[in-house]
Amino acid sequence: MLTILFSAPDALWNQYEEVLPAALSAKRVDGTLVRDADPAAVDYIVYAPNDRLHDFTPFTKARAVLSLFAGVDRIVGNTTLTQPLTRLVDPGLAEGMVEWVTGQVLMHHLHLDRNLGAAPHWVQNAPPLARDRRVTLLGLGELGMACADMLRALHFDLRGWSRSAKDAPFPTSHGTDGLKQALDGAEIVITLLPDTPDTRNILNAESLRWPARGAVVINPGRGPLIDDEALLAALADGRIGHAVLDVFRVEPLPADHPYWAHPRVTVSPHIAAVSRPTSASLVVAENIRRSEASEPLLFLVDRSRGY
Ligand code: NDP
Ligand code: OXD
Repeated sequence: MLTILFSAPDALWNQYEEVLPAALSAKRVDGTLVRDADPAAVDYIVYAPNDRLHDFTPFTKARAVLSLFAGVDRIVGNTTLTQPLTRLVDPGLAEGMVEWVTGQVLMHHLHLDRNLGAAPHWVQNAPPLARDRRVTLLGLGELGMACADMLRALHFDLRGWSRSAKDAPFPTSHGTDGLKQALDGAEIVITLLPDTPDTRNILNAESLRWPARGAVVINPGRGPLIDDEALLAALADGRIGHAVLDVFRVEPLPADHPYWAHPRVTVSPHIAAVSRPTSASLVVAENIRRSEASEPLLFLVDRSRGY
């Protein structure tokens, strides 16, 4: 019988304590899910960022650490972690992200909030069709590509940027040299990148000049992707028209942060996409099954890339 340690905040335990054991049974994995155990007896660690587990050294028998998050920035640089680390690629997570991103894009494309609670004011200012709206996706991974599929289905004039070259059905560029090309003239910019040393402050005083004047920035990726001072300056002089921010350097966003009161910033409390316990548990259980069967793990994190 395997010992599977669930190392995550209490709120997640409440969501997973029944569905994860059910998924293990469905995958015919003989294991017990526990909240606490002698580290030397633990076979697998199911992990989400928490205040208890920082040192993986005592987990001498653990064969893998399975993240319940897609983004592993809080754990990937932990030098005590020597076991293979997998991240979450979950259809439920991707579906949620597609809905959130598409909702935000349509909101700003169509100016759906323009007449909310407005006084009598009849101005017929129809938006362009989506095909005439340039949208740029920074990050063309699991979530970026899922969003790209939906935005393309709506006919947005899409551009994309990633680390490596992509063969995509829309124009893409890659690497540091390709960033300007991707952002040039963008009216809506979506950041779905991981937080790594290479992506930190990717939207900064220089790159925030490249989109179209008044562009909307939508960040469901990670807070450090944006240089906050540069964004506030770009909002102040109108180069950026609005920012929709779901993630921040410090979470929860401190009450005195200028973003809260800014009339052209939408603060969202890191809910763009959440791991869905039923589908996420099947992914975790499948990886434990694979490990026990000496099959390759799915969604292994590349430590050298940081994602
Ligand atoms: P993936 O690893 O599948 O994709 C990451 C993408 O970023 C890839 O296209 C990758 O390029 C690109 N990338 C990484 N580094 C660079 C770089 N230096 N330059 C250019 N492109 C780069 O991740 P996911 O799509 O699954 O998730 C993306 C992020 O979304 C997560 O890391 C997490 O931070 C965030 N997230 C936020 C959630 C929320 O609720 N707000 C929920 C879930 C995730 P390449 O394809 O060449 O490798
Ligand atoms: C994730 C997240 O990375 O929810 O999965 O942010």
